[in-house]
Amino acid sequence: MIAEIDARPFTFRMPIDGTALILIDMQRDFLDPGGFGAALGNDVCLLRPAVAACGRLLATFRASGMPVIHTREAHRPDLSDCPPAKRLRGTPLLRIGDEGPMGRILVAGEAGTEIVTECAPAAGELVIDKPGKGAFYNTGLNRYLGDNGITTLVVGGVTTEVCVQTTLREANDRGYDCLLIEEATESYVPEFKRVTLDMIRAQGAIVGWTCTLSAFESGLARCFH
Ligand code: C5J
Repeated sequence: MIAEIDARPFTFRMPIDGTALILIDMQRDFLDPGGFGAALGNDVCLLRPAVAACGRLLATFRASGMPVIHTREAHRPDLSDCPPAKRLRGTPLLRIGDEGPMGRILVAGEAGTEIVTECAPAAGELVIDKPGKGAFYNTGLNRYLGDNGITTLVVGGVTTEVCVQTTLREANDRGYDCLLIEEATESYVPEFKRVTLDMIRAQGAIVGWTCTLSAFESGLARCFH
């Protein structure tokens, strides 16, 4: 079965059996005060609208029995997977590995790397800790997708122009078709979100497609009824 989604720049044909939802880094370090996003000087409230939209996407995928993948940007406690160039860049209030109000910044197992309650993984859903911005770098994601016959990714998460865009580009280069749900992603800089969506779907979907949440839900419903 193929769902036809009213997307930009043109209809996205989504094979029901070969599609997974991937939610990027919906973790407290980016969405709550006191985490990595705030330490970089950002207003974390700007990302909040993505939480409800990602929650709706999760409910839709779970109801359809389609696979769901969650990622977290999280380093090993000894930071052996965090290059100094990443840790030492800029002048944040707290660096990766420093102790903050939600535990050590971007370190696996700390409160800051927990996915927010509204998007919490359900039993059986894959959760990937990734050391980079992209979800394919130094993770088992590509193998998991290949082993499970997944050719198509529906994408949400934060932030649009960093980890979401990097993951879309990595996926595109590996031959996956990607559809980014517009309300399910946000940036600390709204202008960056707008231009990232434009870049993704420019030149005949050079990186992928985007669509609204309601267009996605209607396209899927048409396919099932
Ligand atoms: C950032 C992310 N912005 N998840 N990470 O450092 O987008």
